[in-house]
Amino acid sequence: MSGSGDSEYGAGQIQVLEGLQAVRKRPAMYIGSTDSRSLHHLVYEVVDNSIDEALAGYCDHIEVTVHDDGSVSVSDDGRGIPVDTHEKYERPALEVIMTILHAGGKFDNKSYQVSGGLHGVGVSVVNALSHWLEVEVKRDGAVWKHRFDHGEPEEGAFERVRPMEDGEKTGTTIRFWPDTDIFETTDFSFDTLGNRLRELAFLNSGVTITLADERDGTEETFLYEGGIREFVEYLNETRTPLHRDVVYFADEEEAEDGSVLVEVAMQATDELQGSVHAFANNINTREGGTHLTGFKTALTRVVNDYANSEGLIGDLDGNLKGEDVREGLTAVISVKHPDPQFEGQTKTKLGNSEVRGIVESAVHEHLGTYFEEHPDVAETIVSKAAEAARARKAAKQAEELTRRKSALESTALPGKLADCQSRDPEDSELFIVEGDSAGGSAKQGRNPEFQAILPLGGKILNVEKHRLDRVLQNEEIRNMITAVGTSIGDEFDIEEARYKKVIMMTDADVDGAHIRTLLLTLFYRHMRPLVEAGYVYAAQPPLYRIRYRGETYDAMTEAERERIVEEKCDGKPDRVQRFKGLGEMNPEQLWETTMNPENRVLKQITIDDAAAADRMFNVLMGDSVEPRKQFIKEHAPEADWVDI
Ligand code: 0RA
Repeated sequence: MSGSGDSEYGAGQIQVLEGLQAVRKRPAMYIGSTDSRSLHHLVYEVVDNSIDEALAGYCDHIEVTVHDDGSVSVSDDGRGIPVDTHEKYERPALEVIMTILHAGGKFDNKSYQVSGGLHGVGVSVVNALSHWLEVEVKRDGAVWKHRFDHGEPEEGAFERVRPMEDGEKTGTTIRFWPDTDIFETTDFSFDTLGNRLRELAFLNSGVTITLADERDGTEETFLYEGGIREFVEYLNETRTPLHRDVVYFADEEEAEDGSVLVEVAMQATDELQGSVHAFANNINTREGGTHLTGFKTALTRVVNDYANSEGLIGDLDGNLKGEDVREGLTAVISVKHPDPQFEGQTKTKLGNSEVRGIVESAVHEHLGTYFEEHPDVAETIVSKAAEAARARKAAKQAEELTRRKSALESTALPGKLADCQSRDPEDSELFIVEGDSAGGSAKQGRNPEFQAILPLGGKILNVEKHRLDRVLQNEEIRNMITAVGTSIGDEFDIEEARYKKVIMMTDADVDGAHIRTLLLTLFYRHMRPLVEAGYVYAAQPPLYRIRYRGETYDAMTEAERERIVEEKCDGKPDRVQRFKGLGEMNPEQLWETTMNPENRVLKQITIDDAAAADRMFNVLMGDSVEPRKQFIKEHAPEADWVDI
């Protein structure tokens, strides 16, 4: 290789070092942060390159392995990263791709690149953020190797190992050990990786993706010949579909930069909540965008056209709204675009304006035809939407009733609320407390200057299906809405929030889990901006109090108790007290462990993963009793599950 023995740095080499140093100095600029999420994004970044090979038609197997030593390897049977000498840099192309920011794409005019808002930064960033990275390439008749140290090529490490054997397949294996000095954690989660790889396998039908964990021998293979059709079936596993077959169609449309691929899969269920997931170039566009808008517009029109032409909604004077049509609908929209533009706060909103019309006309044409050919499915979808429209009208009336009532009692905060003295939402906190007795302790234990208490008596509502009108008939719920001050639904106004911390304080048992679920469901569905603003929290009361030689330790979990007993008490604590519920703590203890800002642990509730949240609510609120029982059994003991 020309130049590979150079000991002096050329201009190209200096550019490499500067680029890598910039990444190592400010990793967050390139990957968002250095937390567990970003750690996992390193893997996705590498996998995306293999998926690009698959989309280009050269690869159908991808293997991801978490190794014993904490490194991860990603192996594919694509064409292999080019190894010939790069003219400009006079280095092997492989080395250039691994060390120059954003070099990957410049080598190949790929039809679709998975260059998303979240990642798409290039494998060189993964390299820069790894203690070491090794690449093995099989192409041009030989097996090649290269190795990097903190992003920099190791001297003399690029080598041609051996010729390829007869029948041996081309491909690339990249193995890296993330830099433990950069990442807050370098512990890979099988489930986190598995969820994303499963999603990728749904979105790219026919690609086999294996995930193996050498740490405990677990292995899972994802292969979905049915693509997003199977994705919809998976999402509906805990729901009751209203028709057997998933509606599916695909279309390819020419745009300025090349061809845009559109795929839609959908199936109606008897749920109240719709579940529409939109992807662009395999990225979950949680903030929506032009593809979602195009889908919604065309769907509403096609359903209305069919309903009207068949005379199915005569009683409803007027049309079905989009929200009616989407009630209980599970849908996956996937577009692949040669030059996707990602916008929005989290860069998960598709911006390309032409996509709207492309998706709209594809859905109009294909769904229209599908309805003509499957009148039974069309009628099922229309009657579900009509039922939703009727319920929406009833709910509107109930909401108005609640509003009028609260207007009448405008000065009247709920009698059960022990409000705080502060009128500044910034430092005011509302504790929503499970049970009247714990509520009493909380009232005595609190700091009344800034802490308000609202007890929720006993069972408020069963965790099961309730439309908004039913939920609002519940007095405890109405009290809570009045206390928070923002109202709900269309009337919601974050400026009216009376507290910037709304803290759910419930027992760490199954009943507590039920109540948290109900509250979270209410927040999620009807007061979502409150969650998005970060105003909602879960208190974390300790499970155990341990005393040893005059010291007191609180443990939040079983594991923590064991650790404290071992590490702090020499294995012989003087006393271990188990708090079965909040009601067992006296006001002093409740203040000290759970309410005092100095000591307490609050968990901020985020809507991080809409799909996961949706699944959780569906399991908890759905028809299938077994998955629900199982879920509560698994998740009730730890307060962690509220982190949707
Ligand atoms: C640049 C150009 C070509 C392929 C790749 C990169 C490539 C990168 C990765 C990363 C992981 N697996 C990969 N597989 C391929 C095209 C090479 C050609 O034209 O033959």
